[in-house]
Amino acid sequence: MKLIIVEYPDKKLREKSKKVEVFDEKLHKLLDAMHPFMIRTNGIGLAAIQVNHATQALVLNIPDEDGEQSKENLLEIINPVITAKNGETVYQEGCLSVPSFYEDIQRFETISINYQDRDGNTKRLEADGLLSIAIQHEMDHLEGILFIDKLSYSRRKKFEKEYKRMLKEKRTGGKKE
Ligand code: Y12
Ligand code: CO
Repeated sequence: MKLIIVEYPDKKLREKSKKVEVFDEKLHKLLDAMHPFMIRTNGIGLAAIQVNHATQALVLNIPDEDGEQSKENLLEIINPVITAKNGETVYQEGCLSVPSFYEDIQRFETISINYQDRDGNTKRLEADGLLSIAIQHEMDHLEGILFIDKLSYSRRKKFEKEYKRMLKEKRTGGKKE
């Protein structure tokens, strides 16, 4: 399955993802394509909506101490629900759908989630550190929320200006139009 990243300001990213009801080959093919796509593009987390599929499916692969993203640490999370959240933490986040931008974002320090695996089995996970942050970031995508929505008014305005300039440069290759 060929996947293409959806980038801001595409309206698709504002769509709410639908709950997965059928855990079939179609879902498995999507998950099987999302993981290598995410690794290839240097991602640690990817929501299906970012590759144009409005379903509540996420893949996460947090690097280990050596920076390796081994398949053993791959998490496939379907229909997640946060059941507990505690503390506060700030981390500089990035997003494959908002290329080249990184911003400090405040999140819960630890979370507990209920979710389903690719076969529909119910699971429970307690997460802290980067995994907790990445899950919260990816779960926001399911609601059509991006990390840039959490910036202050002035920071967001600055971001929009810089992003527009970056898109123009991409379009023109730095040449005057
Ligand atoms: C902390 C950090 C990240 C998250 C959410 C998951 N975000 C990502 O996986 C971001 C990946 C990313 C990769 C990039 O590299 C390429 O596209 C090759 C990247 O660089 C550029 O866009 C130039 C930016 C982001 C949550 C918490
Ligand atoms: Co993202």
